[in-house]
Amino acid sequence: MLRMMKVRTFEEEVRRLYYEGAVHGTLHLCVGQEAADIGSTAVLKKEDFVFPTHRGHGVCIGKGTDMKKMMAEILGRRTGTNLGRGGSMHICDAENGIIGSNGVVGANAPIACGAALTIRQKKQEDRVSVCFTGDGAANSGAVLESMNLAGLWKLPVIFVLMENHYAVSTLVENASANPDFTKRAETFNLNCFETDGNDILAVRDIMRQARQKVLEDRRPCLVVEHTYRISGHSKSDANKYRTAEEIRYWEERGPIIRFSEKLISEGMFIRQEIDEILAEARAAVGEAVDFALQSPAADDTAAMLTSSVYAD
Ligand SMILES: Cc1ncc(C[n+]2csc(CCOP(=O)(O)OP(=O)(O)O)c2C)c(N)n1
Ligand SMILES: [Mg+2]
Repeated sequence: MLRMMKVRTFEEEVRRLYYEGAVHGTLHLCVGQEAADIGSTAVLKKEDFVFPTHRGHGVCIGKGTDMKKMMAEILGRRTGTNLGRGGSMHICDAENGIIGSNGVVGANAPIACGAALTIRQKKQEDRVSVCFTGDGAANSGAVLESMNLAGLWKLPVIFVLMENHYAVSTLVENASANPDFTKRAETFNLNCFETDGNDILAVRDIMRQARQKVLEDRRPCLVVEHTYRISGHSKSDANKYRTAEEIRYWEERGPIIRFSEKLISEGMFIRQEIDEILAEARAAVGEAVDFALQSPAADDTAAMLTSSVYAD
């Protein structure tokens, strides 16, 4: 619960800072998808590779990236995960297995396969590579080719496909010939799991099974998680492709509300304890914002711009 609340609060603060003009570049929030992000990462080992998408803040927080460094990165500060040079869509944290978030839709899939190939060649028996992808990205050549390659070469990859109803403004049914993404598993020889992505415990359990299956079977998995993006697609979104009622419907069924109600109705927590968890999340995010705002801006001298650049 704490981690889901940290993600939600982090996103709310990033959005506020964006509208204050403190954030360079663009922004994709994952409000409503916290269970999918946190449940998917909760069972991963620190050394498992993870490849988030353009909407990757929640996955990075779930995998253990320091929110202070993330906030600094988003605000273009020298203390950020990428020294303030990557921004929201490119958060890297190799220590926690995040080789790179990726703003190019679908482009993380071949890289996730490459990491999985490394795992296999080094005979690392207890490590997987996790590629996050979306309903829109799932129709890109890069993702389809990667699923095929992973299935053919039996790579230790988990493709986590977050079906959040839309790719920008396009409804999944208007973009996919068959919106049942589980059908792809058989084609590409992937084991397959499917879950309600707004149920944190269900997501966590499915991911635990998927990870185990990859390690036991030595072949890839597809995990389809059904969720809903409550926030707009990007920094600005007039939401003309959906109604206010639809958004409200999903707000009421959002993962944080659902899990809070469950914990209270089952007598495990009282409302005040839930509020205390939220206060703890807010305090941690507040510290991240203070840290970022007090940090110096990214170094944009010529020497710095050409450092850390790898070309072969
Ligand atoms: C190769 C490429 N094409 C287009 C874009 C612009 N773009 C950014 S996000 C997005 C939609 C992705 O949809 P989906 O995979 O469902 O992920 P979601 O945004 O719903 O999380 C598009 C088309 C891009 N970043 N990269
Ligand atoms: Mg989508």
